[in-house]
Amino acid sequence: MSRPVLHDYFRSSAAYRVRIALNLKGVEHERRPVNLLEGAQRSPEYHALNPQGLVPMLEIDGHRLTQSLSIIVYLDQRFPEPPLVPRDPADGAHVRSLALAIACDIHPLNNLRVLSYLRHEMDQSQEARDSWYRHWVIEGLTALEAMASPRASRFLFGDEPSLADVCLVPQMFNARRFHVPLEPYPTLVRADEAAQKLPAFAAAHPDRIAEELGL
Ligand SMILES: N[C@@H](CCC(=O)N[C@@H](CS)C(=O)NCC(=O)O)C(=O)O
Repeated sequence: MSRPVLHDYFRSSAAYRVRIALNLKGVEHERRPVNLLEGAQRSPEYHALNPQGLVPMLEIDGHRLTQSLSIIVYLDQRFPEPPLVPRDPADGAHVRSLALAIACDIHPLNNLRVLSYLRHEMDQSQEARDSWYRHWVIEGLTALEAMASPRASRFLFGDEPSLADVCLVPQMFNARRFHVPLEPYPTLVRADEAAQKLPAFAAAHPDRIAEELGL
């Protein structure tokens, strides 16, 4: 297999998920930064690679894969150990529902392009945008805590990290960046702490990537 290439931005939480998954699977890869703040994702060159103009994008096995969850499921099927989605259908559905609650119901509302639209097209103040951000994170994390707590153990589900933790850690990083109080979510805080102690998660952290890039 030639070395996979991850089109990445250090602070992108969707790309952060894929960095974690690649590390958990032990897949050596190259990272190619796409500077979202400079608008590199909107360049014709990048659109030719990913018509959505979003990171992450993974070049692997001759494919160009987009959408972080789709990429992670590919990695999970291609490199089955350690499994990121439980093989049991009901457990697997539970883990996917936790992951999707983050990836589909929290993250897209607070994405760079959404915040930028609120700012430039809707003329919303910093205060209004921060309030928007926190509202959706708090609503989402409150539901996630209730969904996860009955079946959580060391991680969001069980004693090994799963797709749910892979999505949780970047979301918690974002919540902290925007000063969302996390005390109401003890299960999420516990799983996040446990995951961050693992080298695969630590190596994917935005601060670590920024350091590597000399930012
Ligand atoms: N559903 C997509 C979301 C990807 C996404 O929203 N990426 C963000 C960074 S986290 C991005 O590229 N934003 C560029 C922009 O907003 O212009 C996925 O999971 O891959």
